[in-house]
Amino acid sequence: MSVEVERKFVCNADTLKTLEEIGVCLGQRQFCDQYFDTPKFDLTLKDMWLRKRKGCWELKCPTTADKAEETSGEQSRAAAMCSRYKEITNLPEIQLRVKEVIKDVCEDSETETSPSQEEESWMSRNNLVCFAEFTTVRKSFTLEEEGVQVDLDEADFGFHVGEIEVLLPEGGDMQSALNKIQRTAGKLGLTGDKRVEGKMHAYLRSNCPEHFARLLSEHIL
Ligand code: TPP
Repeated sequence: MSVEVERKFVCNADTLKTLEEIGVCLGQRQFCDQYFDTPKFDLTLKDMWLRKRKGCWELKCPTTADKAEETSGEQSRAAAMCSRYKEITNLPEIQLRVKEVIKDVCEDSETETSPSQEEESWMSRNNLVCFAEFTTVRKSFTLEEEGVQVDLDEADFGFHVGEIEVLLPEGGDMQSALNKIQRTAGKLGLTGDKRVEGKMHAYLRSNCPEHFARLLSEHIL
């Protein structure tokens, strides 16, 4: 399991030019994300994000942020610009985490044969339905001296966002990851001190007003 530490930013022509000068382009790829939850939003109301990307399941869930890592006002402001989520990609582990939140409605059937049937059955037992589906074109760069990746995303519903990210192994050095992200933001000339909304935030606001309102009222978004 790893922890993704990430700062989103608005990418303008100047940021892109700087990134092309100081970063190394890793190429461009396209992927479709499908996000799943129950009709009562059991997962997302716990800030748990279950998705399928390129045929693989991923679950992002909150980490327990260690406030002791943030020693100065400046550091805590920089940390507040970043999100941190555990990323789980192992399906049995994902199923365990989901089970902690949603009680299986019925027992496993013994007639299942293929892994895809087992996945279908798991989703229907847990009442998991797709609530968001969109395609993203992502151009990635690395700033090698910082060991960070910068992604420029363009989603098919007309939304752009940049992301500076560091993947930490479990128990890795969070403060050093936050520092790398802060130095990268400085190099890119990012000045804003407000959190920038992500693709899902924009998607839900336009496409799922009821879901969006629930998450806002519970301070998840
Ligand atoms: N990012 C911010 C800035 N605030 C949040 N509350 C979230 C993320 C929570 N969240 C909403 S959708 C989602 C998460 C973790 C899953 C998609 O994550 P994201 O990093 O936006 O997408 P990716 O870069 O993996 O495509």
